[in-house]
Amino acid sequence: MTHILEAGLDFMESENPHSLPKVRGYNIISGQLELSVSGETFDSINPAILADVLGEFPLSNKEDVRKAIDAARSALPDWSSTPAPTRGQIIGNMGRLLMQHKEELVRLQAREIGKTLKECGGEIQEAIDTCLFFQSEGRRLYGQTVNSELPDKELFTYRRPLGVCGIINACNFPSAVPFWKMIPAIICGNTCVWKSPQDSPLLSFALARIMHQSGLPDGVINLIHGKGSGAGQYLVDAVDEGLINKISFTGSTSVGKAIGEVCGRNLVSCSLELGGKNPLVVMPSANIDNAVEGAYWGGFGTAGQRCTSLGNLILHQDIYDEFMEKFMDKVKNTRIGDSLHNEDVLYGSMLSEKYAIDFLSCLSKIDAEGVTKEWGQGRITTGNTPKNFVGNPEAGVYMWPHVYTGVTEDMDCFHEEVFGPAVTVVKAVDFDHALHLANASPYGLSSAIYTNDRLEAYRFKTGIKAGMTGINNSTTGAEAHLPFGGVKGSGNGTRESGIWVIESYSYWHAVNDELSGKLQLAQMDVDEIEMAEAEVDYSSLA
Ligand code: UN1
Repeated sequence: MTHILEAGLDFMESENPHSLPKVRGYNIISGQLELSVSGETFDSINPAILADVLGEFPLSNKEDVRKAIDAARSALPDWSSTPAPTRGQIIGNMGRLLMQHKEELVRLQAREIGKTLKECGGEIQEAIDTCLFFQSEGRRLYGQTVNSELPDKELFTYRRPLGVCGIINACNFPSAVPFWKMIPAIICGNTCVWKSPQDSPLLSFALARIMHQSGLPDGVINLIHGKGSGAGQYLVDAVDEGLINKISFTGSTSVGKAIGEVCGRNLVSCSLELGGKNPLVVMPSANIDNAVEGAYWGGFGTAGQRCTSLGNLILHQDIYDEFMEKFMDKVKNTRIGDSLHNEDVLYGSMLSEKYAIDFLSCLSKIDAEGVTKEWGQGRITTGNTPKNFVGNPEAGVYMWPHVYTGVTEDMDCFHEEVFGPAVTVVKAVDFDHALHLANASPYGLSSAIYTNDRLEAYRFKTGIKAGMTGINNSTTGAEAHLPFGGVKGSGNGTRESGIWVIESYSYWHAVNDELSGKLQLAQMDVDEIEMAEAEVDYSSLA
């Protein structure tokens, strides 16, 4: 066995026509590089150039997952008793290493999931921000001293770690989101088994290496590769076996509900960050150009593959025509292509072929609902190319931007999340109708309103059922120190980021220290205070 820090990159023989070599990737269990006990593997493929295979990774089975859990359990006593400021120092080192290697990581991420370099840069920065925030949190993690109702007795609260955390994230935010989860987990003294997304294993491998390089002891974070219904499922099954104390999941609402059921029946805490059909309302008082920019970015940035992407665009009838004209002009001129080889593209390929297939199947359902398709022709291919597409469309999986109008509340496409570049447009007759529509989907993750009427903005912010709201801003763009998460079908109320996430990775331990040397009974031995008779007639004062 080889320790991660003793190993260089292990390149394989390959017929990759792309200039970069193929990497042999490993699970990292207790700091050691491990293949799957079954010997089975899967490939990581660049979705912008399907012939470019980045590497081969272990297809982990139940035994592999079990080994990773055992490693996390063994590392727990030492890590949870390591002083929190020391844990913070290691996390700070991670942030500094990420800064040092930012450029290479940005390019690797762009190559593995097809997001633009600009967006990948923003995302690695979000991981850095998370590390720097939590480095200093290691010097806080405050508990309280609380007054006792009895003399010579002190009360305290302490934050305690939960134990072993199972971390499952999606590949659309493959660096920021696992950091959102694992950094607070480890600052609180927990250890982790990280199931990497199947479409970004090389990036996960590089990030886990950086974590170890930063001084993280072996076994605190264990990385396993595999496919969702395999390794991820085994990790969740381990909750039923009593081996996991926390699951943190970002992904679809249906999978989130299934995980919530397993955790619920075992009384195990879970953080669930799920889907969204995020509404963006535009009112007549809004700066229309600004609203067009925000809606366009929210709908089509990241090729619409953020959980915070714009879903329902809700336009007040008085500005509908003006808005749509400007919006469609931008949509029709969208520059799309592989950002590693072309400058200034708004979005690149889909995250992987699987995401492309799912998106196309959503589009055919929308088409069947009788809405008006204003723009979009499915997959971009030779001969079916929007005017500002750059590069070879057949090399990867690229999609047209899609806009549908004539959408109403009774349609499925109003309610269902479409993970890809598609916006459904709904017309509102007035503010109350717009707010009603914004609340009418089963989700409640992000939301936005463009208005220059302060009362409308106030009423939207108090009336919307969502975890996040932008006022004169897009639906996306959470910052690393504000709580992130949703209500309704978008999650179970837990939050990521900022100080709030600490609640999800620790429990409160209340300690009382009886110094009197005798048994004093709470409530029962408390001195009773008698109130004096009132001698003044207050009614005579006024
Ligand atoms: C996600 O899509 O799972 O606010 C996370 C945003 C990003 C995070 C999105 N910072 O859009």
